[in-house]
Amino acid sequence: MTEYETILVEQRGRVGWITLNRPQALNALNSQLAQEVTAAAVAFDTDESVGAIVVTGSEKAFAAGADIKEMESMSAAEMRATDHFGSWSDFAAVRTPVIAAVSGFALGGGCELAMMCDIILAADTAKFGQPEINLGVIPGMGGTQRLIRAVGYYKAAEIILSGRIMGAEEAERAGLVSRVVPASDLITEATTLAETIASKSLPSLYAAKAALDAAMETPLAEGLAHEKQAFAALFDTVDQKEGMAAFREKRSPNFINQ
Ligand code: CO8
Repeated sequence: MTEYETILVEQRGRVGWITLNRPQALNALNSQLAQEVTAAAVAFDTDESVGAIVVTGSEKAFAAGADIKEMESMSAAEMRATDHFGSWSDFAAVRTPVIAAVSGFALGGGCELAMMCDIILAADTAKFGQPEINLGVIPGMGGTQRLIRAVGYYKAAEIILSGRIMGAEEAERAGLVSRVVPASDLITEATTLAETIASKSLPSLYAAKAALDAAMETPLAEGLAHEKQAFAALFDTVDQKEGMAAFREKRSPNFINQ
């Protein structure tokens, strides 16, 4: 496997794990880490032996934001020219379902990274926020767009305009987090969820994720048309025949990911 310096990468069964590992900076996302996370996610995405990816951090921090020290001296022209953090769009585009397992701080770019994932599982210690306004900037990795879609305009506006940080329970009530679990159970719960997802047929997982993405990006009629096509296309897969035969025969399906 490729050598990485800012992350730990491991495959356990059909689940690919990416652990952010810059403890000295609370996993702040610098450009090296952005490239490494994206490269690792894309490598898992092109490997048929991986059916789900988990991104996690440490107990204290999922990620405390983009690396402020790396950005501080940049000019607007430099920021535009280097497309600083541009590689995150490749991360957001992976076809494989991605779970963010969040403990501690998920602030700024950290919250935005979690929102690029499909499911956010939170430890009861998790803290979510977009504090960029305190630094004289605004969210730059999708926060203004994805937080609104997750929690609605008014809640997102309060969080982004004031920089207030939400606890895990509030984030769950708001719809940002799918489930809050005790911090000591976070990795076990993420493992169980990821293994459950990874046991399904890959073509249907890819189709489901693409349809969910379409719902975020298109008007209802277009999204429904996308779903109808994708649903029909799955009837040409071996796994659809197997899944339905297994139901009829009252047994578990043996998917071959075709
Ligand atoms: N960047 C760089 N270093 C950081 C960051 C960060 N975001 N967060 C923490 N660190 C470093 C600290 O500087 C410190 O290092 P050192 O020991 O060398 O001084 C170390 O991590 C530990 O941090 P603290 O001592 O501050 O730990 P505390 O427990 O006291 O506080 C906090 C934890 C509250 C999380 C605090 O560290 C903090 O407020 N961090 C910054 C949070 C923040 O503002 N995040 C938003 C950053 S901006 C952003 O994410 C924009 C995203 C879009 C970019 C897109 C570009 C195109």
